[in-house]
Amino acid sequence: MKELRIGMVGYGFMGRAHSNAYKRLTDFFPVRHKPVLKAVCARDAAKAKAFADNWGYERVETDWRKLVSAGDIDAVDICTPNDLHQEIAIAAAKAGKMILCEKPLARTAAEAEPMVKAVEEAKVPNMVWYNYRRVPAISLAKQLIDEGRLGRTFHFRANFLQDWTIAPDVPQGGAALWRLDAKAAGSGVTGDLLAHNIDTAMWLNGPITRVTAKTETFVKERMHNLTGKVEPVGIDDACLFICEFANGSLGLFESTRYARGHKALKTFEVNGAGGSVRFDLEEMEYLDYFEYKGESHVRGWRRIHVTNGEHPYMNRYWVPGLVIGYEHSFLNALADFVTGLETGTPAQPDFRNALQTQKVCDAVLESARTGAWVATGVAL
Ligand code: SOE
Repeated sequence: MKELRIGMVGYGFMGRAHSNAYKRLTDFFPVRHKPVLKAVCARDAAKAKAFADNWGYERVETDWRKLVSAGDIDAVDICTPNDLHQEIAIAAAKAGKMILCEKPLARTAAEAEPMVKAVEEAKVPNMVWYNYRRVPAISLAKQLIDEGRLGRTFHFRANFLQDWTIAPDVPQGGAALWRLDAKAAGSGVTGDLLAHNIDTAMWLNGPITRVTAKTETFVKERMHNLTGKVEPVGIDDACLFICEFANGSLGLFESTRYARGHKALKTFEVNGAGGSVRFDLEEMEYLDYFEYKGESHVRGWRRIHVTNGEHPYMNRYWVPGLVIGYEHSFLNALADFVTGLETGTPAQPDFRNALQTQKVCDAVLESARTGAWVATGVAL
């Protein structure tokens, strides 16, 4: 067994999701690399120490530059706010480290481009944690589409709805609320939530070529945690867009943090000539499948309980009928990354692939600004 020595930058919610994956990888997957939690890095030494003690990291760094150049680190995991992704990733690539970066890759495509160049020039393995691809039911949807069961597709519709920023007195900025600060996040729901849906959509249904969008910022000013002043809000609170795919199908996407009652309603449906699939994260162990075989008295949707050994990833876990959860999507992603190292076929999405999602996000935001249809320039 070879060691895969991990240095993680950041320690928030994603730091926990990734750390859990590193710890459990070799318990569940027959890979030849064992992650070793070497160091976690954060500016706040006390908080980083508490995180390190809890998850079992050997040491703490407070300067990411030191972590990225350390001789005992093989892979750098970037779990920081989005505005730090680029600098850390480029330095890590130059230091010859593998890189696993949280989504979205960067705040904009322009910011992401040099990151792609850096990892490709340094030839370092890289991946972006678009974890939902690795939910077994979504991977099964991919399998059904690749098997040609849906035939020609006509529609892709998806949403991602939350409700945690409705109160106007929620501040913006700082460690817990950087997602509300445009300088740190780049955008609001477009980069944070729709990026997931766009990644899944293009994985399942091919490139998105043109978009037209509408965004809204419902609360225009919020107290900024770093300055202590009330400042304009620069993020999109809600985003709706329609689009065209290269295969001729049409897309409809909605995301908001103002859908009272919804914490993470993440759904999608694909309709084709030969059938349809639909998924709902709140019932993530199911994939609904409609197989068209002509109209008859037994027509109907089938609910597949994605827990059999022949379903994606499920032979690594329990016995048929028993479910896995959100955290396993990260474990599955990590297993794909490490398998990629061992087989020489890199796991997706890598930085280049994730750049395409970034281009769609940029086009969506530009369209919302100008009111025009915008070409994405996606090349998959
Ligand atoms: C935001 O609330 C968030 O945590 C996103 O940042 C994650 O990417 C998403 O998976 C869940 O929601």
